[in-house]
Amino acid sequence: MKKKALITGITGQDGAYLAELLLSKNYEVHGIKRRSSLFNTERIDHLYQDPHDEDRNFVMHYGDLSDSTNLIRIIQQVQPDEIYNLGAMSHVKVSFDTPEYTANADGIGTLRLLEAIRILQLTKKTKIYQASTSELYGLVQTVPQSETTPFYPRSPYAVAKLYAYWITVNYREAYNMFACNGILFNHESPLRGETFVTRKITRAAVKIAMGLQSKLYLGNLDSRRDWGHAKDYVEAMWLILQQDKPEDYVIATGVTTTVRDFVKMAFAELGIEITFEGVGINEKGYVTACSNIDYLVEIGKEVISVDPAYFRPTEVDLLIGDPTKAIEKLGWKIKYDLKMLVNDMVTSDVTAFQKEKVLKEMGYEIKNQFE
Ligand code: NDP
Ligand code: GDR
Repeated sequence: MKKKALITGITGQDGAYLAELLLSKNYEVHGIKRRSSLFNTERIDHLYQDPHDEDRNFVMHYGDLSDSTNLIRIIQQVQPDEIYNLGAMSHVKVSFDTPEYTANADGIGTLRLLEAIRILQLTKKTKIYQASTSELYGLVQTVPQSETTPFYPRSPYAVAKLYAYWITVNYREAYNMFACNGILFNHESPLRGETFVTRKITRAAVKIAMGLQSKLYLGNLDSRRDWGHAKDYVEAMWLILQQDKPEDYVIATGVTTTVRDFVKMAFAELGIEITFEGVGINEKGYVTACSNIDYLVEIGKEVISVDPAYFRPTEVDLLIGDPTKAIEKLGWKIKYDLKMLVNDMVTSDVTAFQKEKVLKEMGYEIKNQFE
């Protein structure tokens, strides 16, 4: 019998990589997608199977974490062995603008899934993974952050995820459920959403190199993140649910880097050197060298500026995780270091924007108004 997995947030970055991983392990994969006015399945379109295929192993269901009735119906129908709760309003800055919605989807959404498992009497059959986050640590207490570091959330997103973390622990203890938190530090990839800082940077670096964009506006250049590759991190999610006992795990690389250094690394992949001058909102990044003859970027050109609109009311300054437990107990392995991650993202964005460059050379201009 094939194992069945249900993934919420399957149309997101992690959902897409996890679906690929589980299909490669011969699972029958079910995913919940939201109704939207435009197609939102670009990341998983290559996995699509015709609904008329009798032995298909990839099935999508319309649903939403804000709707209990729909979650109960889908779980009853699928009878999953494993649920991966990846669905969330996942943008920290946007959570300050939509705090109530974020609490509903990210906090109560988790409760709805746990309750659905209980109501349907699946507590012995269905294991559940909760996508917890290093944002729980928030205001720095001690580093590196591990499973025993105290939490101090610094955004509506992180507070909602704090509820989700503890309700997962509570259902594990109260009802003996196989319910686990993966406390994942930032993980990125070519599939990362365009408004998260790494992808914003790699896309802009490529467009600036190709003459498709003149400047990149960023917020806090000093914040430090522990960045890994999403492909490595979905392996950890799966491993967490394959253990004998349900436990919580930190998933991180143990290396931290500033946003400023990530900018330098992304441009360096394209043969462009950036030097920063000034402080705070007056800090700017200039092109100081260009060794790639395909990208003739003007030396001395100001390509990075700080825009306070991207500052957060409360910031998380420093994240650096301690993945010892995951490495020792799960046998989890980190395959991508930061340099490999940046290379993967920049290479993918170069391919994507080559088409736009050709169109521009032919006289067509594509306007990306929300960048
Ligand atoms: P994305 O933002 O790429 O994907 C989020 C997914 O959740 C999308 O499929 C989105 O659907 C879906 N979603 C949003 N709101 C709802 C809702 N109300 N009901 C159902 N689905 C919803 O996030 P990632 O893939 O990067 O992250 C996956 C999970 O891991 C999230 O919970 C995130 O908070 C958490 N996390 C992420 C980390 C990271 O660095 N990437 C680190 C730690 C935790 P749609 O496509 O329609 O918008
Ligand atoms: P984060 O990721 O908030 O850590 O949450 P994000 O990439 O948005 O920000 C990382 C850091 O970069 C700073 N920053 C900017 N951020 C954005 N988005 N845009 C900018 O222009 C910019 N300039 C500087 C931010 O202030 C911040 O310090 C991600 C999400 O995936 C969460 O869902 C997840 O839980 C955590 O990672 C772990």
